[in-house]
Amino acid sequence: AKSDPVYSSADVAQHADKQSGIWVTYQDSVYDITGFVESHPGGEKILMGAGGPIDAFWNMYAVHKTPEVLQILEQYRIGKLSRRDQKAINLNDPFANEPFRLPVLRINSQKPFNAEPPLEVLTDSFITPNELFYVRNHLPVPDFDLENFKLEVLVGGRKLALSVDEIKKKYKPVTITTTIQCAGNRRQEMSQYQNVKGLTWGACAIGTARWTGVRLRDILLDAGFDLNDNRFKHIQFNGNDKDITKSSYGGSIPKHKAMSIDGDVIIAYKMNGVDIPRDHGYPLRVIVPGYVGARNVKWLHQVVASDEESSSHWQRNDYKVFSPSTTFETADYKKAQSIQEMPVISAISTPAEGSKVESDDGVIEVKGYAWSGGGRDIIRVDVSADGGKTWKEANLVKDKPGADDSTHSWAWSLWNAEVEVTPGKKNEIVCKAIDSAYNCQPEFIGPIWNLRGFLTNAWHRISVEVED
Ligand code: MTE
Ligand code: MO
Repeated sequence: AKSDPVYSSADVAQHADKQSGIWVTYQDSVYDITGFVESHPGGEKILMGAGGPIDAFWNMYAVHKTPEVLQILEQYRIGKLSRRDQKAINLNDPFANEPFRLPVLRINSQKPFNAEPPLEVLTDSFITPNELFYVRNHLPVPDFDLENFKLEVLVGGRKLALSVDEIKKKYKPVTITTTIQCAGNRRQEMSQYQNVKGLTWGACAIGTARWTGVRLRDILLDAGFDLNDNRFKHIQFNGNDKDITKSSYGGSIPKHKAMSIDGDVIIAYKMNGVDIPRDHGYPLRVIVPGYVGARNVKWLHQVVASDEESSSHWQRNDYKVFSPSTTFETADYKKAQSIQEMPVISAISTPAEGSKVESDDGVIEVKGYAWSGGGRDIIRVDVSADGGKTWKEANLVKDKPGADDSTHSWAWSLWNAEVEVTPGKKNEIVCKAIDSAYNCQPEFIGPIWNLRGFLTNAWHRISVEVED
């Protein structure tokens, strides 16, 4: 707007009480909320932010940050915060410029932001809506200066630097539908068995999207990668999100995955048909179908061909699984294998654990998801209503044939089954999936328990009370 006054942080700071008026800043705007505080009992909480930015405050109390509240706030807008002071605020709080998120997400950690959708909505659609896709951030969401951004690709002594537009113009676009799952999905169950270290994810640190981008292989060949050159064994990725020591999030995948046409590894710029949202890696992200979420590096800014795995903490000292008897003292991270391809898993989404279900004919409907890594399809899901004594085969719901440019099954199967239950008592509902290599899930968590709580893929068990 033409008459949009610009204020400095110092101007705002002079308005921190009722006499001088209560001003706050949120993102790039300045608000005089004196009237709001007077007319909203309970609104005094916002006084904690009086005379300064309320961004961080709102991240702490994310439940208040609804679209309705944002709309109310807009009525009190008086101008803009000076650009210099916007930057200064970002310096003070690395999390001051996080994107907006739906309050319905179940938050596991606010800073960095980690959240998953509710289980009852996860399997409502084959493609997970972007706003409901779980978010797993190790660091603050980085800011991007798209005009000056170039992706750096290093192969031996050669270097390519590509803008997002050049990437879109130079290489053939492809769309790949894949499920991405965090290695910590279902960790909550493992920690209930015995304490583990890590965020307590439920069963929703998983989602499925159609990603559009260009093949990593095409870019690497363009950069001079020689398929017969065995010096390069790994392709490393670095993100643009940085910790206080300025080192960025990173990871790597083996050469055979990166360079195989059928591997479908892409550098994506779209998620479900729109620019990738900030939380999910805007503007570029590598998609490694069938591999652990951790290698799908977001905010991608560098690709490096190397003889070694990424030296990143998350490749060398995290995302590895040890035996149930290994302790933090005895864990040998150098010897252990990095998690790459994912094992077979499934989970029940409805009914919810501990819920009461009505049934007048002794039958209830059970729904869920099943997925396996490495492009292995789900060939069967078995469901039991008596703790695993008898089984019923579920109906599988798969992607539309020809929906994307891949020949593989990188995406999950949704499933549903009608099972016979016993009214008037607790019924233990169980599911287990089998993939196209006839891999099946372990029956119990105990034998796969590990100190970091990774790869919890035992049979999923819930208990429901059936009323008639
Ligand atoms: N990439 C960067 N740059 N920084 C990160 O913190 N988290 C990784 C991966 N890529 C991460 C990243 C992990 S552990 C997972 S599970 C997925 O991104 C999560 O992707 P999502 O947030 O889009 O669901
Ligand atoms: Mo993850």
